[in-house]
Amino acid sequence: MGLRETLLDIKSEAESRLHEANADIEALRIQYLGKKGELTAVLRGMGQLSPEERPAVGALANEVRASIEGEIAKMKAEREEKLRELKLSAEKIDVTMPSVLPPVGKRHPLAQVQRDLENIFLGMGFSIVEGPEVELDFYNFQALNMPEGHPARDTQDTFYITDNILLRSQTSSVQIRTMEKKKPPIRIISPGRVYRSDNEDATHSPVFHQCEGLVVDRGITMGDLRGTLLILARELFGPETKIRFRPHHFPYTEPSAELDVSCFECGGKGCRLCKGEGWIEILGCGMVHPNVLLGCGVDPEEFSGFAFGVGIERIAMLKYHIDDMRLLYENDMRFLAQF
Ligand code: 2U9
Repeated sequence: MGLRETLLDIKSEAESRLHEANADIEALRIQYLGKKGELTAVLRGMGQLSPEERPAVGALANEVRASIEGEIAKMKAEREEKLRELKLSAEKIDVTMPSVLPPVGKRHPLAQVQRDLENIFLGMGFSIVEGPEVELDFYNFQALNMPEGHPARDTQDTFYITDNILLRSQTSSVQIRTMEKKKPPIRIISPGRVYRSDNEDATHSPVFHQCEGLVVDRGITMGDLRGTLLILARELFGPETKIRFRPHHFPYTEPSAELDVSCFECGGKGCRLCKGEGWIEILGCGMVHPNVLLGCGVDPEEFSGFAFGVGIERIAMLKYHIDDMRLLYENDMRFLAQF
């Protein structure tokens, strides 16, 4: 067989082997084009050819090499493309699939009510103030017109730390501290935790939350109190809500009242929630007692003020139909997930 035929054989054999399904392209390249490869062996044999034959065979040899090289490049590119496609299809993302969302928490109902209250009063120009939960007897009782031995102290069974240090039983102490520091006009709310030595049951807890409010300025009247509480009631329970005052007594306000809202379940006709009354009690309030103003260095002849106190648990229980206060402290996710 002449060199020409050998070259053509090498070409067709190389190309058909390159097309085999699992061809090892690199091994074939070495086998045909490598230093010790078949094509090189043929080129070495060219010395035996006559000078006339050499150029044609040389040209053919170059052509065969180029052709095999081209085929190798083509096969390599095809392999790479196939691999790329495989990889892409394995990594394909279906953007229409529903996503797996991480569980998102919610605000605790007490935190939610506190926020609602804060937002309502911020909207009316009040500031939010906080203060210590461990308090002096002076700020918790004396400054609020409850001197030692005052019977009202017994109604707020208090946790004493020493004779004159206690866990605050209401957040009024924060408001006294504010009045001491700042001249009127004062428009503040003080939300926060308070403590009373009560046994826990469905409506009592030794730790609970309040939001108190205080406005002191010249010419403040019960009309201002009523207007402010009407906005509060409508924001909390809906725009149709009506309010009424019932006379009451607190040592720190005079006159004092309890505030009822028309029942937001039945609109006032009477139902289970309002126990047939049509009205629901939501907070206590009144005009700041002159003794309290005096004690804080505010002249009651020049200034007057109103104050109110609302139990955050009470509002949360009413709004969310919770019939046992203890549920609010147990952190049972089955309960909390409902709000
Ligand atoms: C100052 C003067 C007076 C705050 C007031 C109430 C009436 C009241 C209760 C609501 C439910 C306590 O959490 S509760 O049990 N509070 O009824 N609080 S007037 O009076 C003040 C506050 C500050 C300087």
